[in-house]
Amino acid sequence: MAVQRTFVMIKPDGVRRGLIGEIISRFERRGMKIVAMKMVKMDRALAERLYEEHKGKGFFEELISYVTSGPVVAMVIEADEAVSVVRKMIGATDPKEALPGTIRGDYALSKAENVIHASDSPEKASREISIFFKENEVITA
Ligand code: 3AN
Repeated sequence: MAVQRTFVMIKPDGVRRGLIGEIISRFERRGMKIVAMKMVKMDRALAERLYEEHKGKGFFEELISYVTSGPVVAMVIEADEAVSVVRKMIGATDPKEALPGTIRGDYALSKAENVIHASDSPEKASREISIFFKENEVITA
């Protein structure tokens, strides 16, 4: 048993399509705790910080303009093994490979606009949480 925190972000297409409630419900029904949440319209600098590792890749510009195209819902989810369990719940990066029952497998088809982001390691989770939330914005008790 290791309680972890992970960073989850409903991307602009998820927000535009009215999927916020549906997505949050899945984490709640799974028994996970939402310990921070906010709606943000990212600017370019923030988006570049979040996706630093993809700088220089062919899809980088497309990725930055997409994630800054509308508001996102950023949250911190706390649960036993949250990082790997949430990654399983969101499904493969390419939604065409994502299994039915996963968020991408149920709501997305495009690799560029794939509805949701979640940290892929505990280290990334800490980094991504600190990009969006101050320490006192995350519930601790
Ligand atoms: P994940 O979001 O599953 O962690 P990453 O970190 O490899 O996947 O990619 C980050 C984001 O970059 C993806 N969610 C997707 O929006 C975009 N992306 C990744 N690969 C491609 C690609 N080949 N073409 C277009 N967009 C991509």
